[in-house]
Amino acid sequence: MTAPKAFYITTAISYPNGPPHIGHAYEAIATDILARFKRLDGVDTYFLTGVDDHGQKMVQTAKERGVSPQELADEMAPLFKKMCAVLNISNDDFIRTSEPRHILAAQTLWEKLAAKGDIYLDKYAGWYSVRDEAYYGEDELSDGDDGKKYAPTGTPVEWIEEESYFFRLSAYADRLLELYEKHPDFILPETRRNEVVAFVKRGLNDLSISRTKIDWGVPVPGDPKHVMYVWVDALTNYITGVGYPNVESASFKHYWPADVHIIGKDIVRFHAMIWPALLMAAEVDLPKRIYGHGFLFNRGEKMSKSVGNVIDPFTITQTYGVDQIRYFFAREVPFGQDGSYSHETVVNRINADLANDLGNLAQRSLSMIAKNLEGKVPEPGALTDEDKAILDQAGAMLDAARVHMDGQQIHQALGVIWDTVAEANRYFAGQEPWALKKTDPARMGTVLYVTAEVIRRVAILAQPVVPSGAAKLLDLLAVLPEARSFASLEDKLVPGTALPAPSGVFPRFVDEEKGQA
Ligand code: ME8
Repeated sequence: MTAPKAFYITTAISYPNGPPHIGHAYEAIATDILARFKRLDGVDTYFLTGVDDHGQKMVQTAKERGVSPQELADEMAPLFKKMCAVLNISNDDFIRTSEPRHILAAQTLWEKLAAKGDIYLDKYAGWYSVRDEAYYGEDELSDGDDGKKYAPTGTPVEWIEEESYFFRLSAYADRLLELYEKHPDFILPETRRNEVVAFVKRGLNDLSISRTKIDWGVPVPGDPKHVMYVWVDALTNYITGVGYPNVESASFKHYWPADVHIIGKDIVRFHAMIWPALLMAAEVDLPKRIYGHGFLFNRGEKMSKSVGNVIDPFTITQTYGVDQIRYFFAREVPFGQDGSYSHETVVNRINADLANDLGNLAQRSLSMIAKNLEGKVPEPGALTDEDKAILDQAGAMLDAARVHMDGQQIHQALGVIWDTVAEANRYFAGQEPWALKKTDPARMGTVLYVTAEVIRRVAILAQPVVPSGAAKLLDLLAVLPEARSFASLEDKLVPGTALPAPSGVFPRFVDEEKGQA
């Protein structure tokens, strides 16, 4: 089997109509772990994230705040970039849909669809609030005492009809069903796939793709009183990011089609139906996978600004630490399912898995090397069955983690690594190297060697999830920067190598109020 030439992964582009929330952070972290894993596995990886500057939500919030949509986007987009920096996200690019490169891409795509005969002019009708410059669904409205209908924002709505361009989505239903049939893992997890298949089987309506009542968006080529409406604009970001419309560019040829679009479950349908249909119409290759992750809740409750239970990614990383939050989300929430966030569960993960199991094992074994073996990697003697068993387990981690990561089962890949950590703790406790110090110092050296070697392999594989802590562990083991990729799992610690003085890597979280964890 030859290695894939490249790996292209994206997040959704977030609406910058407010600061980033924990859902945005969650998606960025998960995608980053997948991207870092591929890079460390020697695959040329490209990771795109960004913001969706256009759309009705932006117009509405800007109006409420008395600024223009562009001003709102310009104020918030840097916070999304900052979130990426703070969370140690390794994105290669950050796209904004109001950038000229994207406007060109979206307009070119539109022209391709129009040339194909897949765009036509008709009328769109709906409940519209002039004050909000927004349409609302019937189910969002309430009846006023005055007989009028009102939007959730309290503004009156009226039934209006406007001219709109439509995309012939209905014509693609059969080809979409064929796609889902031929590529059963195009949409994952499977529950999401089943929902989409059932939806498309019921038949598709054509899609309204322009507005004249809103003037914030990409102008429709040849008819600038229309702007593109939502999905044609937003979805196109994924090809803009690798150079579309220049399909001959090195980056487009190298990275497109995307290997996986990581998105939340609420927008799976758009990605799994509209996006491939648009690409089929434009004769562009289809992405290989759409993965819909679950939603995060605060103690099981939906987060909302009005309830006041929205969790700020900047605050929680300050409170608990960046690696800690990354680890918590990746390990605690089975990827694809909904997850819940609470102080207790975060602290438990930090203290049990990071501080105790991994941090303590490293601290105890490396301190013994520092104290008893002049801080040098010991020379191992003959290996016992126990030594071989734990080394074998550590040696088998990569293959298992790869399978899980290729299916975006991040929590399972981490499960494989932390199972080894748990086993290494049992090994260390069972071998009692502290007792061997007097009775059999050579055997103590072997046990410490084996433990340190297992920690080396764990740290290399833990880099995608806890990049800072793993780097620190590898520093403590004097592993050179060029010997930290997955290919270097084949190496071994070299006896006699001088190690730096050990220091703690994953501190325990101590509750200030209680004075204890
Ligand atoms: O939907 N938990 O933007 P967005 C987990 N601009 N994920 C969540 C979440 C939560 N509580 N809330 C939102 C948009 N998300 C469009 C996307 S893509 C071409 C256009 C996820 O800011 C959500 O599912 O509302 C989506 O994947 C991402 O955050 C951005 O959401």
